[in-house]
Amino acid sequence: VVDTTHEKIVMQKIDSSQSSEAELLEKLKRPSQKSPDAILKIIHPIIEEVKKGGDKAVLSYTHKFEKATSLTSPVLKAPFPKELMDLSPETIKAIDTSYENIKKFHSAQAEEKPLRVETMPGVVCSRFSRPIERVGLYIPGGTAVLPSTALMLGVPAMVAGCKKIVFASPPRSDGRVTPEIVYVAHKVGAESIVLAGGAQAVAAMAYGTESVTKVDKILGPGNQFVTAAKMHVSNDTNAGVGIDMPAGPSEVLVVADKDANPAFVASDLLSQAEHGVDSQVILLAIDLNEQQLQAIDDEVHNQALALPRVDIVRGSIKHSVTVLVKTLDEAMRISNEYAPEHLILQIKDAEKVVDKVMNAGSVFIGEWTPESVGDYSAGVNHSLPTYGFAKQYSGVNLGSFMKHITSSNLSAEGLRNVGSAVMQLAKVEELEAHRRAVEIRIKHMDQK
Ligand code: HSO
Ligand code: ZN
Repeated sequence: VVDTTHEKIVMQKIDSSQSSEAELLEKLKRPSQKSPDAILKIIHPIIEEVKKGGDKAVLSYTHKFEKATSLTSPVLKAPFPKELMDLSPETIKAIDTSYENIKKFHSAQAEEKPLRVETMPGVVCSRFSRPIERVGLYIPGGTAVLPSTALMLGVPAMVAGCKKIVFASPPRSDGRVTPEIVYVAHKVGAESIVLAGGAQAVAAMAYGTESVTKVDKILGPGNQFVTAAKMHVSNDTNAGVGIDMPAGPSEVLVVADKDANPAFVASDLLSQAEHGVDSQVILLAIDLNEQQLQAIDDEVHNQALALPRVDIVRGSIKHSVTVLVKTLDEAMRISNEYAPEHLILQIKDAEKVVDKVMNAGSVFIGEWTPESVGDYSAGVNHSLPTYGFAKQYSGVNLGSFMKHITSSNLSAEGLRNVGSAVMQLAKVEELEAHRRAVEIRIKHMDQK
């Protein structure tokens, strides 16, 4: 038996000046995920069962997968019993502080007043927002319980004014969900907690059951089954349900220069590496010498060995990379191409470099800003695009819980002003009824 515990915990290094752009990007590829087809084969029957069997089907999956055989209902309805949120004063205080900061930052994202533009004299276009009425928020269970995710989804939903907030989380084998999650559900005014995980929870919220409320949008991270189930139900026009974004394993990219403290750099890399064996962490080291690189390697190794989740870290460090670059511009080019979920700038004048950030979920600026502050309490959201999706998606924000509605309001003069353009384009498209809808009104004005 090989004693792997003596292996050095070290990220592989690649020198950007010694490799082509293609080689470099190959090294930075995220660990591949199971094929969507294989996952779909597993989740499809589950979704169909829940659609047909409702509560009974959901319960039987929870009995089977979560071993919570004592559960007799798949839903816990508000008001939630006090004894299910029995927490230490320290934990209550931490949740309350984080709640307030997240609430402040997300409330500030609200539009002050509807947008109103007069595009031509008498032609007024407006845009206003309305909350999504019913939202389903998935809080993963698994190797770590994540009440912080309940805050990151629940608080903006509350601020947006969603009428029905439904939580879903896989219960423990005793049939209960983590008390922290119940406390957050209570604070944000959730109407219920679906005591189920995986595709069965997603299906229950997408289609509704006897006791699970059907929702209009499902948000929240999850494993590959949850993600695939979300994609599947959102493609079913009969379900009429939207989703947030494809979620994948956590990742971080740290840009560090000579000024960076090696211990800080290592601590940030490890705080993402401990999420899961499929997490990936990247260090872009700008013009560091041998000694400085060695100092970071040593810190990674030594700090990792002291972590309870060192075995997970060993897994993720295997597909994690340090890239040696010469300049800040090169680092930012690579970072923008990688489009990290989290970008940490441990460099001189970090604030000034933010202008160069084109693709990233959330940015952590300067040496006093570890990523964990954003994961929990600073106020920014931690539900962010992974896997390079930061190129086209935003993280969860107030807007994720709202729709925009536009309106037009024309005066007679306005219709005269814009009418000829409308009639001409309707003619080009050979849609005569469209053209006449304008013409009939203009004739009417002329007769008066
Ligand atoms: N860093 C994670 C979120 C999280 N961290 C929850 C701790 N708890 C998102 O990538
Ligand atoms: Zn985290």
